[in-house]
Amino acid sequence: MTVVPAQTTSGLIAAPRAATPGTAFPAGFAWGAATAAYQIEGGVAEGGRTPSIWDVFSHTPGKVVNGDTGDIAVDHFHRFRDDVRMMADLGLTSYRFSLSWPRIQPTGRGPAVERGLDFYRALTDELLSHGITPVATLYHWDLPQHLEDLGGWTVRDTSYRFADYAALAAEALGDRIGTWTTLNEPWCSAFLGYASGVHAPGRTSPADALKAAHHLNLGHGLAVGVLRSALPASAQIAVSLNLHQIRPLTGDASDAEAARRIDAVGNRVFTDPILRGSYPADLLADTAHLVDWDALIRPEDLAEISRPIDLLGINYYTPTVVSSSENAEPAPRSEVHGASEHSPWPGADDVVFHLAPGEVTAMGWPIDATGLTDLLLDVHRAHPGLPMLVTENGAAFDDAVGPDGTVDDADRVAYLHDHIGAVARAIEAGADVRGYYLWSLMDNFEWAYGYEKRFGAVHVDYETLARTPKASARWYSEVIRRGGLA
Ligand code: IFM
Repeated sequence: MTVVPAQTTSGLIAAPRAATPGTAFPAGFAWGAATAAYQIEGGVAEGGRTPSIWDVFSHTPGKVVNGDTGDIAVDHFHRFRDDVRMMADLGLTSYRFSLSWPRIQPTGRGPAVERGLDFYRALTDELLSHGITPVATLYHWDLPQHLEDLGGWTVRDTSYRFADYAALAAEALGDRIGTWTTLNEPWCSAFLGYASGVHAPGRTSPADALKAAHHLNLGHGLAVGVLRSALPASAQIAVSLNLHQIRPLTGDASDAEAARRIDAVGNRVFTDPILRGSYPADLLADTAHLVDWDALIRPEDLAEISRPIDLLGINYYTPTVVSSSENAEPAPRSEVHGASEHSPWPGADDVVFHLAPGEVTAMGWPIDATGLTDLLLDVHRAHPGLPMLVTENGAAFDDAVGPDGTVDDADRVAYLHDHIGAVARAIEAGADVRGYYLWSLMDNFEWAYGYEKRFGAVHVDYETLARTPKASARWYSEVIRRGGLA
């Protein structure tokens, strides 16, 4: 059997081919790492960029640990050539990054700013010249503040503004980027941003969160439509969802009911309209007292939202264990969804969250790789034939720089080993998984946790901004070189 090098070609994620010998992973499997614009770029006032909701939120006292902001982040805006060289040295075959909406279209309407587009042209040219397939996410949470001032995702117009921005990006970059994802983790945008308020814009209204969820869905669908028109027919279009792998605490019917409600407002609020063309009846019933869905959803919306996609991006970190309010002691809320008195679960805010047993990461998130296999197989069974990418997976640990300057992050190596193994098991059981993107390429601004939590395979010294690959980066390079686990 001929083994095709583990390298994507033509800027696209490859369809499955024969497995690389000794591994479950198909040749052409995308081995990547992921980042997001606000978390790494810095350069927030350069080239005409204006503030996003995260600039405003992070500059609001008390919102982010230590008052950290993304003003400089890890200065990728100026260091991207070195960063791409580092990716090439690591052997990455693909890189997932996000485009900054306020860098491309500062007020969220009107023409694109060429200086913003030039940055992404240069970045993607650099990637392509090193044989690294770019995967661009249009929206990783940095809504132009100007649009938030007009109502943000709670108003329908923002969906149309998003589609216009998608068209500008696709027209300018479609010759270089073959694989696009519309939204990253719309659950976080809607429910952490508008219900619990631990993310920008920091609002705490359950009704606003549900409206935001619908307008994010609509924005996704409208963007798929314009991307299809603007991009070559070969383009691959996806959305990245942080689907919750939900486990009831006990076999009680009341815990099964808790799991159903969290599945409705945590998963099916996105997967059903996007992949089935309807909202789940149980979600609409659970939240009918909060929002007038009939007024919110216009007759044409579901056809837009359910435009076919080519790949589903799945982000997984930890399982979600739930019970009814009658069962057992809850985990402290801060360890599950950040410190807020406001629930991010409209219509299910009496459900109790628990920590799965075992070791936890520096985020306090239990480590359980079986959740990733289960999640991929659940999606495979629910939506047969839908190709998937693991668009994020990784862990924060309190990495220490040794006296010799190296970072021996054995706990991250173990985490990645188990989770890449979990992907292999899903593939062996029939799931069509075409790529794995480690979160994150390098340490960066971890939203409300600022720079305190390190997810990177590459260490960043925040004084000097020097990058040093950790042991996990070197280990991942070997995985890529072999095309799978040993
Ligand atoms: O850093 C985030 C990323 O931006 C979205 N997914 C989860 C990561 C870790 O919290």
